[in-house]
Amino acid sequence: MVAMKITWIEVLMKQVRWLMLPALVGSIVGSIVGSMDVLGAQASLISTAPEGAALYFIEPVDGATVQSPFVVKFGLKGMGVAPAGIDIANTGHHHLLVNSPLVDESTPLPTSDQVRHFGGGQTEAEISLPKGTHQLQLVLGNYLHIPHDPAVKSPTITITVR
Ligand SMILES: [Cu+2]
Repeated sequence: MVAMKITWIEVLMKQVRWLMLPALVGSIVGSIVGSMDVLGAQASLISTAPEGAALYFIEPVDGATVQSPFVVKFGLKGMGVAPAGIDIANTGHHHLLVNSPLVDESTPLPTSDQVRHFGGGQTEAEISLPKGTHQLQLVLGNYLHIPHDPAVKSPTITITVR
């Protein structure tokens, strides 16, 4: 057997390992405490909406009959539009709920055909829907797609696609 030469690097690495142990334990404890903080701070992920903020459909109007595809224009009063991911007070981006009532106002809106995000900051969109009667509602979401407090949502409208 050839005796392994312990180089100065190996000695150094051994020392480094021992030096890193408390730091490692510290970072594990830190991340556990950190994740508990996130749970505790959940409420702060919700942005507040100013009094008088209102969301509504400019187009189509309630009861309208339209041909698919059609343009939906989002109306917003008392707040501004910002793209998703950008945290600016009193802003948000639009979400169109299609035949899907807003159930949970405290968690990020899911993404599906029934919950459409306009994270680019769009203020109108062309929508295709099958023939029949549909219920539409707009909801503003903050930079994390979470409805504001209080939730800024439009009245639900009913439209007919012919
Ligand atoms: Cu969104």
